[in-house]
Formats: sequence, structure tokens, C-alpha cells
Amino acid sequence: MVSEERRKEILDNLSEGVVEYEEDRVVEYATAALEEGLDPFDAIMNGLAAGMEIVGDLYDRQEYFVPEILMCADALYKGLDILKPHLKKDSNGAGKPKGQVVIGTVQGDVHDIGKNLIKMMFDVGGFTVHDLGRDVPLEKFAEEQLRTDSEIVALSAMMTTTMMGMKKVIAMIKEKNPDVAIMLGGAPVTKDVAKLFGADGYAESAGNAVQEAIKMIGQLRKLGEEAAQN
Ligand code: B12
Repeated sequence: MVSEERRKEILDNLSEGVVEYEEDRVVEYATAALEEGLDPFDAIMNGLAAGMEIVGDLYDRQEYFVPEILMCADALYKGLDILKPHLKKDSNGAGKPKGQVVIGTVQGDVHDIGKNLIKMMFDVGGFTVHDLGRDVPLEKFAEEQLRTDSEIVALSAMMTTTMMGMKKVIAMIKEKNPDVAIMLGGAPVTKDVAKLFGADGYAESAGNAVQEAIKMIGQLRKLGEEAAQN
């Protein structure tokens, strides 16, 4: 078991490694995290992702620009490559998947770091994930949901402009299949926006996305059962 002091040291180095785009440092501390028994989830969320949040602030303050951001993202992914395979998979029963999710960043939007973290959470949460990537044509979400018969569609948008596309996707999907649970996320999206657009769920961060998704499916099933009884 790693001491609290050492845990902090590893997390700080992972975070700073991302901020300073020092890939070697990230690799060193991600490896140390595994070797010393630090929970890989802790290392990802409170190390790598925490560093990316600082990068976001630096960008907002115009201290970092696009080239730096991309190098920081590379460092983050180097760490993820090491830590992700060691995340504990949570599946119910005999490895039966919990459900299926279609995920992607909406048309016009190339931001996919947050989306990839959410994808990872669904994956370790025991879901089968169909990742459409980024800048996904809006109609593709409805097509993929029908093709895979997924219970959940998770949409990400990082810009106020592209966020508007989410409303169209929700309308398209609900028209074809009202029982699908649609979940929104991304920096400009709030709980109110999600409600206004007609989504079934929203999560602010990767930490609570899967729990929210499970709650959302439960609510939809209950509504379905009530409708069947009436
Ligand atoms: C990294 C970044 C980029 C990178 C993207 C690299 C990549 N592969 O993703 C690059 C450099 C390419 C880029 C480009 C641009 N960017 Co940019 N970018 C950012 C930045 C700095 C950080 C975003 C990030 O990765 N954060 C870290 C991750 C971990 O957090 P996150 O994405 O928020 O995700 C978390 C939650 O939101 C949530 N979540 C996310 N998705 C989902 C989905 C679901 C279903 C759920 C439940 C939850 C969820 O969970 C995640 C994990 O906890 C932000 C600034 C900021 N402060 O956010 C600007 C920002 C998003 N970019 C912005 C802009 C304007 C642009 C450009 C137009 C810039 C330009 N002039 O060229 C282009 C857009 C290109 C395009 N068409 O998309 C603006 C958007 C403004 C707005 N409100 O509309 C921001 C806010 C910066 C700013 N303040 O101006 N960008």
C-alpha cells in the first residue's frame, strides 16, 4: 500500500508531467503508480486528468496555445496507455455486459479528450462501447444506435456552437426510438441545457458519468413498465 505522501508525489508528478508536456516523466510516474500499488483510477483522474484541467485554465488565460495543448494531450495519452489496461473491470454476473453505449463528439467539434475519458469509464463499468470518434455527423448517432440496438447514446460537445447539434441528435433518435437514454456532457453543457434539449441525463465529469447512466436506464425502464401497465 502506498503512503499518502508518496501518493501525492506520484499524482503531482503525473499532473505536472501533463502540464509541462514531459512524456518521459508521465511514463515514469504511471509505471511507478502501478508498481507501488496506487489505484490506476486515482492516478488517471487525480493525476493525468487533473493536469489537463490546469492546461485548460492556461489556455483560457492565453498562456498556452494550440501546439502546447496538443503536446499536453500526447503526454496524457502516454500515461493512459500504461494505466488503462490495469483498471478494474466491473461486470455483473459471468462477465455479462451491463449494456451498450454509442458515444461521440458532435459534428464540427474535434475536442475528444473528455469524451475518451467518459468512454473509458463506460468500458471499465462493464458496458460495450461503440465509439464514433469526434466531429461525428449528427445523423450518424441515430444510425449507429439503430444498428447496435444500444440502450444509451452519450454525446460530447465542448463549444457553445456545436452544443446546439445535440438538440437535433436527440430529436432524431427519440423520433425513431423513444426508449433510448440520451446523456450529454462537455464544458458548455449544464443540467438545465440537458433538460431543455430533452436529454435523459447529464454528468459533469467522468467520475459520476456511469452512475448517472445506470440511474437513467433504471428510470426509463420504470417508465416503460408503467406505460405497459396502463
Ligand atoms: C484541448 C483543447 C483543444 C484541443 C483539442 C484536442 C483534443 N483532441 O481534444 C485543440 C487544440 C485541437 C482545440 C481546438 C479548438 N478549440 Co479548444 N480547447 C481545449 C481546452 C484547452 C481543454 C479541453 C479539454 O480537453 N479539457 C480536459 C478534459 C478532461 O475535460 P473536458 O473536455 O471538459 O471533459 C470532461 C467533462 O466536460 C465531461 N464530459 C465531456 N464530454 C462528455 C460527454 C458525456 C456524455 C458526459 C457524461 C460527460 C462529458 O467529462 C470529462 C472528464 O471529466 C478547452 C479549454 C477548457 N478550459 O476546457 C478549449 C476550448 C474547449 N476550445 C475552444 C475553442 C474555441 C477551440 C477552437 C475553435 C480554437 C481555434 N480558434 O482554433 C478549436 C476548435 C476546433 C473544432 N472545430 O473543434 C473554446 C470553446 C469556447 C466555446 N465555449 O465555444 C474553449 C472552451 C477555450 C476557450 N475558453 O476559448 N482545443
